[in-house]
Amino acid sequence: AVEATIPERLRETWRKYSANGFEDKGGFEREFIRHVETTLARSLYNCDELAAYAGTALAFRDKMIIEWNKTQQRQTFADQKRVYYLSLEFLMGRALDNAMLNIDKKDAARDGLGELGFRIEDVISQEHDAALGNGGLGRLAACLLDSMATLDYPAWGYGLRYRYGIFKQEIIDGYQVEIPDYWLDFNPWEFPRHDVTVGIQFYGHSEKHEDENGKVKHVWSGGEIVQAVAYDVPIPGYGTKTTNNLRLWSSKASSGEFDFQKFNAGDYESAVSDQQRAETISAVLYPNDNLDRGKELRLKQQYFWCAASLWDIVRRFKKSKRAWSEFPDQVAIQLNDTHPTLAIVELQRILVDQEDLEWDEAWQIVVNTFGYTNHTVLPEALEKWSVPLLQHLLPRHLEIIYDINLFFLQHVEEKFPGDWELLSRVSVIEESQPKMVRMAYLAIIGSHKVNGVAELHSDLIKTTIFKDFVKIYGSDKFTNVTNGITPRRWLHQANPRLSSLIASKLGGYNFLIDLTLLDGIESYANDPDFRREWTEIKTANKERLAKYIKETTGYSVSPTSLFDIQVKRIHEYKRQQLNIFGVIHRYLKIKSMTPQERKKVVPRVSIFGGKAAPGYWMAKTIIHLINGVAAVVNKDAEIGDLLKVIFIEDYNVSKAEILVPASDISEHISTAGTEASGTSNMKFVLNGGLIIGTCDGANIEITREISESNIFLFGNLAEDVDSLRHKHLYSGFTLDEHLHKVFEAIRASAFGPASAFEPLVASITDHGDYYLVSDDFSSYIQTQEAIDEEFTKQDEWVVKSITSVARMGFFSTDRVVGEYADEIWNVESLDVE
Ligand code: B1H
Ligand code: IMP
Repeated sequence: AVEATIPERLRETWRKYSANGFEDKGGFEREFIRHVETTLARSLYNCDELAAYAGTALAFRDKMIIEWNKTQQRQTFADQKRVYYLSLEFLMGRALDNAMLNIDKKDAARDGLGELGFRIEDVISQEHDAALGNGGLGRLAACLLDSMATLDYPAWGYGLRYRYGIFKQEIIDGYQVEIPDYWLDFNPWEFPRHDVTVGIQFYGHSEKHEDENGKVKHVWSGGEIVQAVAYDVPIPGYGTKTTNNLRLWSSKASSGEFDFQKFNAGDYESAVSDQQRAETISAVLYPNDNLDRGKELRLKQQYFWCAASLWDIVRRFKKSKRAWSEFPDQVAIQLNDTHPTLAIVELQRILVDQEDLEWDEAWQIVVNTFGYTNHTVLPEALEKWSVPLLQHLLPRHLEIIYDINLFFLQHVEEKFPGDWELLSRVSVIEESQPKMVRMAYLAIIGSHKVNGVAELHSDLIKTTIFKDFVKIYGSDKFTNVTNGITPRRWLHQANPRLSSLIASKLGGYNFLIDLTLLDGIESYANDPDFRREWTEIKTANKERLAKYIKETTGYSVSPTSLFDIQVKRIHEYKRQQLNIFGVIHRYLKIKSMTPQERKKVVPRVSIFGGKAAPGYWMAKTIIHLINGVAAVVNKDAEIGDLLKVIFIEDYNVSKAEILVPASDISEHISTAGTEASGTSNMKFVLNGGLIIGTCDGANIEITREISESNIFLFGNLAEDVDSLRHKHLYSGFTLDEHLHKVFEAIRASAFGPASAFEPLVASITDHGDYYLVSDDFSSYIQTQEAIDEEFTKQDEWVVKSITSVARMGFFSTDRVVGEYADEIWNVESLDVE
């Protein structure tokens, strides 16, 4: 076979002709035209905006891939510890604008496209979002990748290459309808690596054999093999040459003898359907946010992805010919929630069954390698897999899980002799019918650090769901890393004018890589010129959103109104119902006013957006009600501009980039103790919007940073939730009087047939109001009134806005990645020079 490496003596020739992309406008135009003409086989007679997008993307892709190659070589040569971020979701959004800004060639592209007759904004908006995620958890993964590359960490993401990302939402007659999101028709950002392919085994059985030395060996045989093919996506850092890798696995049937036997036997159809079954594994993202449904195909996805990723990581480690004991010095694997917990079991299996390590030695390596991030305390989201299902799909892994549990329980018993209740509480196996494997417990036992994603959340996991594990391991195993966002996408890219105004005062864009520098703008809050420019930018962003609303919904909204935005997944715990009930209250109040009183009303646009999981009926009812209210309010001539209600269809990352810079107020109003962190709260404040929120998740730390006077907090505290819930159920429930009036209107069919909304009303009046909507209602509407009042004092409002932005430095994912690197991964960044 020919050596893969070009011999030293031939490398001069190679280097002479090595690809080098473009540097300036002319270079961009040359590369653009070359790609349109040859890669795309189009010409100057048929280059539409889509082709212009493709040509631009390909020109930038070349630039990125050149740096990607160098980065990978540099990291391979440096041979230092790498981070692997395992996540079933990467909610990347669009890549082109981000690539232009991170590589710092947007101006060249703008000018070049301009000379060829295109507007850069139109070209950028041709791109289909990469929507391989549900919400915050997936977008956090994307922000962390951006920061890891920007900070020059040798870091890879591993995920699944879903053929269908999160569904596209359409609203038809007020109802959500789901449309499949086939997004791969043209995706210039991925590179298939057919040479990086591995067979992943499922089903079969596990047997014990004795080898010649009498040692017991476990062999997993039989079953079926599905191929995992790697697709690589380059991740450029901002202001650095580092370009990291996101590796996504795609499933493919094995073209083994098996198929040919069927084929030759004339069973062509079944040979093809086997193939389709294999390809189903990576076909579709499960569209549930904060909900576990225990489907077999989901478990197959999890193992397929974990096994392929570990094969790749272990293969790379073995190239360095180090001792196994050095594995944790070379490899840090972070588990994004419990979805990749099988990676723990798989590594133990590789080390013990394939590499012949002793159990204890292997286990020490495993624990030192993994870190686990918990993202939720909601019971319905805590993953459990049935023992019979695991037995069927992954027989050897189930044995290993039982052994991990056995050794763990022995350790617990030694420490707490005779505490049988403790043993059954912390057992990985829940003794239910059928028995279930508790994935979070397995993840804790198999990791050296467990972290929550905001201070309150990290405290809650230590005192509630994982309390016993704190007792067993001590509290040092548990830590907090408060979430953040990347200021590149969420300030510089989404809000270029604000970014540029800030840069003009701070003497450049350094704040984009050290967000704490934002504090330098605080003093400009006293500068009337600065305040005027600040306000102009907010108004321009609101005008852009108003235009978008007009184009997509037909409704006209006035940019001088107060824009109140709640965009996030629709969930009872996030309480969009509280918001829409508040809107109804406002509507009824305005209706009851005299014309004279109405003159004092602060005009408001209530904007909603978000997807409901297709099987989450109550969430769909909330969407239906919002649209019912919008239909009535928006055509009520008496109301006019005083109140408008808008539902933005198909909320996604690229729409967030329009919405986030355009808020006056955004809503983060989850029942206290339910939202682990929230990250859009940070995005809105960083863009100069104020927020109304509960004392939950990262709202608490945002308040600490920007001060209580710059945020509108309301509602009950997390510590009071349990007793309120108990009270509802056992000492009677009293409905808030204002909410009662709102329900009267709904029941009188003011917003569509009452029967459609009855279950939503009944969940509060008859079923214990689990999310405390009634308890928080009066405090919510009072706070909304305070907001109206404050909004009329425009000067004070702008000062709050500027001051808040100046104090948001803490919430960058650059800080987050630094904390993970120091406290969990123990990795260092790699000097690019
Ligand atoms: C978050 C999820 C989640 N927490 C299960 N948990 C899923 C759980 O498909 N599933 O089964 C999908 C998603 N997502 C979110 O993570 C939290 O709710 C937010 O508060 C937090 O900001 C975000 C990032 O940490
Ligand atoms: P992997 O770690 O083997 O998956 O390699 C990832 C990428 O790193 C490859 O596609 C190469 O671009 C680069 N790479 C891996 N090994 C070497 C090496 O020995 N020299 C230079 N580049 C390498």
